[in-house]
Amino acid sequence: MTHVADPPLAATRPAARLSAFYADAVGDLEASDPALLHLLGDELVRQRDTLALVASCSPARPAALLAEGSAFANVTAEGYPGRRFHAGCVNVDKVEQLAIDRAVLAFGARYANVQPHSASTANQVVMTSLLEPHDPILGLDLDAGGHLSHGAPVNVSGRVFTAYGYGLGPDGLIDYDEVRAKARAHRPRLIIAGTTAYPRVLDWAAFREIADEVGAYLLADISHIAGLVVAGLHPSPIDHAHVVTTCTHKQLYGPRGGLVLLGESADLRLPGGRTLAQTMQSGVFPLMQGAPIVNSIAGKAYALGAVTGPGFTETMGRIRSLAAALAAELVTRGVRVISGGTDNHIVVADVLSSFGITGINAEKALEECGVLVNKNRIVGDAHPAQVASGVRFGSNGMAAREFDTDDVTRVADLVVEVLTATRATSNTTYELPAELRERTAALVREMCRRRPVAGYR
Ligand code: DSN
Repeated sequence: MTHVADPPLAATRPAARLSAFYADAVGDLEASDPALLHLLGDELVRQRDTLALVASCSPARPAALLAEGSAFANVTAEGYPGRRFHAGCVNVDKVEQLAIDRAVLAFGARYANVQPHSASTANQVVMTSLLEPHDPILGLDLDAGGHLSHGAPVNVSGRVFTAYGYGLGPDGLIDYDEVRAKARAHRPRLIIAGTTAYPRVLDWAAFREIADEVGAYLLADISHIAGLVVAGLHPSPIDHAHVVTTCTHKQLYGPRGGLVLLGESADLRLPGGRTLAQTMQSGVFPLMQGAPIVNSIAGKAYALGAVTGPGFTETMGRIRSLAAALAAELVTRGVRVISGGTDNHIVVADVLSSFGITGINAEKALEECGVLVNKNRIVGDAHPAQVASGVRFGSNGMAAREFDTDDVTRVADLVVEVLTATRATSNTTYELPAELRERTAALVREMCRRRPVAGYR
């Protein structure tokens, strides 16, 4: 029998080894689970052919997904680089350190923790590390565009802590005088600055001044605007807030996951003598999490490296200009846009007053035509969140497709045509002419295929 020796490991190029690994995996999936294989394929097609304007997502770079789907998933690695509770972490340590170094560089931070499973978990880390149960916290109301993890009653943050909320003024803007008044009234130990449906710039210095006045920590959750912050297109909170959290899958085009970042506050001594950095380090592990998702950290490392690579700043610029163009086009067509425009990737439109339909009906009618948005409450909304009077558009997906302003004009045209033709039969049901639905879906499909996201075929 002829024995063919394996090539020595070092002689096989990493790319060839990975290609063989993933090709075998696809073959295995095809043979062993065709149902799942089809779903994976169908999802690629769905994403290729629909226009995702959901502001809280973006198409991850395929290389980030590859890293996330890597053999790092097989490693249990409690602890931190150089201080693990398990063997087999030689490469894990290197990939986590790479992600940390890149996060520090990207955000101008002094400390980064790349292990949080999500930004919500990162927020729990901050609260649980710095506060005692029932301590007062103050964040933007969920209904005004805050986040579940900022003290919503249905979330652990609102159950464990005594949560108070600030809202938006009638103009749709944060009223810093109201934030100050609420802070004076409730004396929160933590103020949370961070939004999910807010189209304007956040004034970190104003938040910090209020926090200092009442003796609160300031947490900036920049999940929605992390890319703009990295690119210098939104002011950075890194040296204003005590702690900054973010996810990595919105404007960083990375895997789903979270980060905890510290700027000048990293060496701040807390009661008890530990620094804020030490407190966050033990707050992630072992206080909140066990073993990290190392494959996700590998994906984060990729995404965090890509922000200093070619094209990232241009993409962020495009995010802003496309959103501004969309807002302007909608306003020109008579749509009521909250705050009149946008400074970031978000455009919130009042579809109830503009088209006489609820947010849920607008969302569903647009989805039938291949345009994906989400219903969103607006200031003074009489409808609950599941119905809402507005929709939220986001430009992360259009920027990834390298849309230009002519494309945005077409998007505004078809959105307005569809919403004008949508006839409500109740707050949650509607009729849409079939001819319009089919024509628009075909137009959207053609537009999306003409401008695919790099790597998504
Ligand atoms: N916070 C939710 C959103 O903005 O849609 C999910 O990230």
